[in-house]
Amino acid sequence: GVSAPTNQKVTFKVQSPNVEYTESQIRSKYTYHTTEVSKVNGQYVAVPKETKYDFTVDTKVPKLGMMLVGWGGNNGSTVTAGIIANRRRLSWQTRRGEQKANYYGSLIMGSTIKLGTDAETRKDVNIPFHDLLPMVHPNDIVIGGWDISKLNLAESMDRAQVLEPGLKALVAKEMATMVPLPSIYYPDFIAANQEKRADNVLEGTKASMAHVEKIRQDIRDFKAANNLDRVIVQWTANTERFADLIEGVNDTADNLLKAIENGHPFINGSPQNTFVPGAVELAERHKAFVGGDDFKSGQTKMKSALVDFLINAGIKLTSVASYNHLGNNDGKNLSEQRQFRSKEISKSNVIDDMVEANTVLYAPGEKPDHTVVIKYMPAVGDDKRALDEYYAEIFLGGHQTISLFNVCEDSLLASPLIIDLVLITELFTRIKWKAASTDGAATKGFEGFHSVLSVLSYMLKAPLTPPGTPVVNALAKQRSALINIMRGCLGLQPESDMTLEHKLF
Ligand code: NAI
Ligand code: DG6
Repeated sequence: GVSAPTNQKVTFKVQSPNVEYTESQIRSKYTYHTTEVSKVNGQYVAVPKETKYDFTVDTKVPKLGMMLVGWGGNNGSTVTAGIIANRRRLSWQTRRGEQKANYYGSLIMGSTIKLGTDAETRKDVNIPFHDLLPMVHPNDIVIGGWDISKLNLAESMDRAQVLEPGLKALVAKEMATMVPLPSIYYPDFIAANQEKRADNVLEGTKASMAHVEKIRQDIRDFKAANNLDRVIVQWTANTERFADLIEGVNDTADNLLKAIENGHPFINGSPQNTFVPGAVELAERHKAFVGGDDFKSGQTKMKSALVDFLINAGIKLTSVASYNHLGNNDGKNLSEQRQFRSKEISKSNVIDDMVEANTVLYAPGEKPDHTVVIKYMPAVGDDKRALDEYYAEIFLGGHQTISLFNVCEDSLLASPLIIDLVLITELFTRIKWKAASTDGAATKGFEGFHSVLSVLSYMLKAPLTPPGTPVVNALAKQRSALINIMRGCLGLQPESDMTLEHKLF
């Protein structure tokens, strides 16, 4: 029967024989259409396929905690102040007049999705993304975390030099009560220029099970103290150097645990390749979710939209030169080669899938030249400058050059992504699926999504996908995947943009 869930605001309801609302769940039946392609006698044969899925979404939204590694950094202090400002509906004076708290830059809180077409006017009906399925509101997130620096969050916010004085004055008292937990500090992983900051650290500079246990206990304590149903941990600490992938050390879950027990130094907690095969296996074993690496906030987000546009327009991109200079602590840390190298990698791989897909423009293995430069320039603080030149070949040997100059407060772009990552991850812990038919082989019961939660890709420069599955960097595709999976959970077809209703009458 169709009855609205009791514990969640419902702004719309799906009326369909394939969708049922119970006291605690939305249950849907969804037919997923794909096209299977084989090569027969040198020719592709495309066969339409369908798989029937059952989805359930638990509608009870949990009390959620977010623990940030690097809580006292620019992102950590900015996202904390931002959530407090929204929770308390604050407004403050700036030189441009009154500014109200908002969640601009958050996909979930700031954007809308097309639900369908109005029955009478035939116009699009758009709803806030946040209303598509029951989701935690960021104002309700309880925040905690660790930092190797012992400054409280009010002091960290001052150090970051990101927010307006009017806002800082309003949130400082509350933030002064927030003090990061001491953290693990293995100096070899971050730049030597960070050493002075490290005055809030656990004893020991080598991996140990005692460190693992302490962090686990911190999470348990935070959960209990705040009466939370669930905690999500997110790394927003300094960029670390890449971890070496070493057979017998971090290649499997058991080896990784053994390596920690033996005090092996090759374990990385970085936003780059933290998710070594052993860590992914461990997540799968515990049915925990892990996301990819490095917030995709400005230059790279633009790149993953612009390159998709150029190549899909049939324009042959031949080079991308990306320069950055910035003056915040992130920039200082990245001024060391090994930390820069991690960032260079996550910023450089973002166009590969778009290039490989276009076999008309590019021969196998052919790629545009692509360079990434980052310079530390203290004077510009958090107002990062990103300069990009896109050079492309057009009709009959002509050329097109696009030059971009992007100036922004880096942490004000990154902070909403921290919120989106948490909201989406939490939602996906409440979604279960069952394949009613996969060409004969149905799954026995309901399962969760794969531990490597690739729907987080939109927010990440280096998305992680389940082993052996393709990585998608194109921004529009990443957004569609997320929206359409959520629509599937409501028994709704993907928004195809065909709009035949406006074309065939
Ligand atoms: P930040 O340098 O201001 O903050 C990092 C914080 O992590 C510092 O407070 C530092 O003391 C702490 N830290 C370092 N090692 C730690 C450890 N082992 N345990 C706990 N805390 C530790 O940097 P910011 O700007 O907040 O950026 C954070 C991360 O996000 C960096 O890796 C950066 O590259 C990445 N990022 C930042 C963006 C931005 O716009 N700010 C955008 C995209 C990515
Ligand atoms: C310089 O590029 C510093 C980096 O930390 C970036 O600011 C950050 O990763 C954001 O990068 P992007 O490419 O998403 O703007």
